[in-house]
Amino acid sequence: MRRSRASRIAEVAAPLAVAVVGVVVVAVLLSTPAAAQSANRSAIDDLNEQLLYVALPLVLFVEITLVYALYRFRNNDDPQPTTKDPALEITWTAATGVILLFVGLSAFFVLANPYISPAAAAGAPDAASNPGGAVEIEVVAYQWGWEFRYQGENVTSQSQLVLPNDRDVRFSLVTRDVIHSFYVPELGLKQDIIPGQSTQARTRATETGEYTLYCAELCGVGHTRMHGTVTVLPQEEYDEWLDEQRAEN
Ligand SMILES: [Cu+2]
Repeated sequence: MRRSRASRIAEVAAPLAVAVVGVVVVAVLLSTPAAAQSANRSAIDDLNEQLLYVALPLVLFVEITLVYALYRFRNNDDPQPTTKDPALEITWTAATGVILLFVGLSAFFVLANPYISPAAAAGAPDAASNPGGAVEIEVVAYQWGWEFRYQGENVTSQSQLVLPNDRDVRFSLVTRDVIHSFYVPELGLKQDIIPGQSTQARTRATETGEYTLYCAELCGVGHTRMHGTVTVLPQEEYDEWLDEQRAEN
């Protein structure tokens, strides 16, 4: 007896579906986030995790339904179109609406987070959450390097940005020439720097250590050299570092 086309498709689709489910499970296991290194990173990681918990059951539902349908109807040589089913149509439209609303709102709340969109939250009273006052740093990008000016500290550093741990830091970013982009992936920081404008970024590092700063905007032949280090130190060591910098000058 000749096998139907559907059963041959099912033979291909079943292992494929198993592979997809396997990949999703491995991705979930690998993506279990370690403690975030900053307030920004924590907001972004939480959003990723929330969306994953919505996406995972959907992927499983679609794949399992697909494999079931292929198997169940593999010998159906006379398929009929689905007749009208208003209840089913209303259900899947409403379910899709609820899911999209959840995804949209989750993303909106992260976008409105003052660490993610500091310009949108400018002027918001946050002194209470920031008793030590925010550290203000002016970032000057140029072809091809970085300069950091610690406001009120009389300290300037090149290529090495030093931040105190567990304290708000506000950056105002300017460029001397073309468009650059300030990018510290591990701290969840990314902000374009536009000629003639001062853009804002904000963070609160929550883990001491060393991170890499990149320029994320192709800015000329030296673009690949345009990186630096970000060192997050406990407050006392940060103060000592500032003193050392002043003593050197
Ligand atoms: Cu650049």
